[in-house]
Amino acid sequence: MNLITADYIYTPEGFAENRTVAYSGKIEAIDTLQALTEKYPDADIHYAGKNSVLYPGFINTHVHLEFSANSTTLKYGTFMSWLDSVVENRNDLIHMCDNALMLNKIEEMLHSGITTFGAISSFGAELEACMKAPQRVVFFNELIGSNAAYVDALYNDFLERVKASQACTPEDRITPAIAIHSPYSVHPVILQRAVQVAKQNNLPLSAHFLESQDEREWLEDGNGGFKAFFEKYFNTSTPLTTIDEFMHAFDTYPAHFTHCVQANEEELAYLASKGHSIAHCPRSNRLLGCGRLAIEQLRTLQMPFTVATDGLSSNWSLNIFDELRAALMMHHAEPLNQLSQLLIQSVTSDAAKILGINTGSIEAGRESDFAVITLPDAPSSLEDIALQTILHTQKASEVYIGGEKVR
Ligand code: MCF
Ligand code: FE
Repeated sequence: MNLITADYIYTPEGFAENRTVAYSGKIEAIDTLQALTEKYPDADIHYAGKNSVLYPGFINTHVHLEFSANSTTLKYGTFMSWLDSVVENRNDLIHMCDNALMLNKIEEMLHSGITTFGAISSFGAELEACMKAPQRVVFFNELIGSNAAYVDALYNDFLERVKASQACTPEDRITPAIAIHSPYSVHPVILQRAVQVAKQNNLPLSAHFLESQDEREWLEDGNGGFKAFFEKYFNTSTPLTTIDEFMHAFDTYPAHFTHCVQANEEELAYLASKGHSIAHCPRSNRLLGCGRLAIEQLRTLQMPFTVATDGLSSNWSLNIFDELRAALMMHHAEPLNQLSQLLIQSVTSDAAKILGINTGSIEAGRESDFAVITLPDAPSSLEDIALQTILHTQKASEVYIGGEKVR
């Protein structure tokens, strides 16, 4: 048994002082140091230091590791210019992205206290690096393809990748999962099939949805930037689905929708009513010219959301604190302390619930995934800790996964 004491502990009831956590692979108890040393006299005892805050390990639900080689190549500013630059540079970027580079970015996530991430994989090339990662990985096999002539081949390749991720052992800490790329890029027939596979196997399911104004225009009336894009690359000029059809394909199984910046109130309410959640990527949205997700509407709808980094294809770091700071600044009209607490919740307990994993909160029975952060000075009140953590943290000072110290 191990005992860890921090000056503050983030519990489901809020921040607590003078508490110790007893854990092995899983969390055993939370109590005073005295009570726990009496209960576990042989335990190893560790104090995380002055101004330390013990959090459950952070969860980044949406990242594309295969684009880790991008820094200055892709074009930012508008979604369509970004997409053109992806088409132009994708092969080169993917070639430059080897296991060593992906593992380096995985470590960057670990340094910021991320103990679980959701990896969106188009080819399965990330699987080896994700198996080697110390973190838990929800491995989202991506389905993409809209040309009817090729969809069967693409779908079969997708199924093979799903199987490969299902064949991982418990030591790999991989949860197989399914990602539908988007309504504009996936044929409705294979979309339906993939949702069924997710449902039958109880796999986490996600999809990029209503990210840009161009996506909306294309799905609504076959116009906007996507028209020229599809004419140029795919020799077609009509969308294969509508916003409503796409949403209805997910009616019977909850999904984690990425972006939804351009979803209107009615659509958000509909998604919320079906038990769906949102991955919010504020820096990606800003860089690709997509706008701001109305998180105040999510709050009203009590719709769960996570804050996630997206890939280095639309970001400059995979540090979860960089992302939380961006969210804090982007949603400038929200009450500051309340928003900070909601943001911390979005990368811990809400993210775990959405991905269906037994982490994300410090309570007995959960996996022992922790991130210790150290504030530069004592917080003036318990209510300020979430805000001060987001403002001042670059790196976690200690990280634990399944009770093992990994940093
Ligand atoms: O989330 C961002 C922006 N929206 C859509 N797709 C991606 C993002 N970052 C990477 N992608 C990938 C996507 O997984 O881009 C590829 C897909 O495989 C090409 S199509 C945009
Ligand atoms: Fe993405």
